[in-house]
Amino acid sequence: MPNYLNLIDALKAKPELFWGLLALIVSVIVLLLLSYYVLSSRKKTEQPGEKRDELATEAEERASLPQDIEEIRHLNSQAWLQRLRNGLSKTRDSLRSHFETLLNSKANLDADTLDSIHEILYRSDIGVRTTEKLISHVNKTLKESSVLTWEQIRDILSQEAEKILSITPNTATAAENEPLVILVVGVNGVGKTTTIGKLAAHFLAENHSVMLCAADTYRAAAIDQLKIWGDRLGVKVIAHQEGSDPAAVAFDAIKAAKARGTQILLIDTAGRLHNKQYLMDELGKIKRVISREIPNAPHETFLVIDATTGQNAFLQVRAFKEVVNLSGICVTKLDGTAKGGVIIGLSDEFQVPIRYIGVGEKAADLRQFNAKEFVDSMLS
Ligand SMILES: Nc1nc2c(ncn2[C@@H]2O[C@H](COP(=O)(O)OP(=O)(O)OP(=O)(O)O)[C@@H](O)[C@H]2O)c(=O)[nH]1
Ligand SMILES: [Mg+2]
Repeated sequence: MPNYLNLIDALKAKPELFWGLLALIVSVIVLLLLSYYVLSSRKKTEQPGEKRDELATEAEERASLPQDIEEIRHLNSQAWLQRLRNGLSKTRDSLRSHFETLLNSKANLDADTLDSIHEILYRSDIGVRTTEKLISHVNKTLKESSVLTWEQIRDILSQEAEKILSITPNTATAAENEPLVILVVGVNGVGKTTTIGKLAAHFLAENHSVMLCAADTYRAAAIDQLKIWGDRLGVKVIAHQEGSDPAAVAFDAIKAAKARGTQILLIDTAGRLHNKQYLMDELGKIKRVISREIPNAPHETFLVIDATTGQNAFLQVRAFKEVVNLSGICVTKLDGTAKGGVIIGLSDEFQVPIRYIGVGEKAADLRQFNAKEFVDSMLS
């Protein structure tokens, strides 16, 4: 007690001591309050033990990232038709100029004219069987006409081509909580990896979650190429080392897609020569491993065909069809050829629907196939 009295006496004697003490107490309180505030606000953003959902992170990245997705979302049907017309200009101009040259010298439908029409169609890679079919329609419909015009021929070709191309896809659906698995196959350099990147962008633009699987393990560059698409689109890529078993990567990717609840898994495969049996056997193995994990997977198997390939495309479809159950064909590089008619021949001969077409290198240059749009853009 006397100590307190001494202190009060001292403070009375020296008021500056009183103010100094008060300032010290207030500073300590302010410091304590500040530390409490900083600590509690840190806790709010970073709950210990609570990991941020990785899919949510991907969605955030997507929201800020890809120009590809923005472009697809903003591409209205008019703008796409323009892209398609530009892409098919070589095929369209070539057909038209050949027919116009022919009709300048021959204005009636005799055997010679029919032979010439046959040659024009055959040279545009439509295929022997389909060319015969189209010629027979031209002959039947125009036999009686005294004057033959490009418009008449074009209308018949359009009608018949649209019928041939209108194959309804047999689309499989994935069970709930399982990914829809799309296996992408084809020979070297046709555009498999690029098509996968473009497809991923389209699915993301439709708000699906996507994962990519690098089951082309032959070259490190192939794995990197898919990873670049993954980074560009903000999607997860499952990959192993160069030279590893592609079926094992596919197996891991399916596990990962199931665990994350991913909706669509796109599997890239190595380009394989359709006439090399061991490569085709390897594809069979990848397919078996996938089916073991998800009974009706792969739900889709797309064969990618390079439109500039020509008649070899027919051999490719035949060979791949023997090993895997093709649910569709994706035709790339239509912008680089005057022979886009190959699509008509492939559909007619194999009855496999064309599912997507590519008319350029950008994601927005790929589109779901529509027979009428295609035929109109190719012929008129
Ligand atoms: N012009 C054009 N180029 C395309 C199209 N699709 C793909 N390409 C290009 O074709 C080239 C080969 O494409 P990739 O995707 O690497 O082909 P791939 O089938 O995966 O090749 P491998 O894995 O080596 O068998 C790339 O330069 C692509 O940009 C298209 O529709 N139009
Ligand atoms: Mg590739």
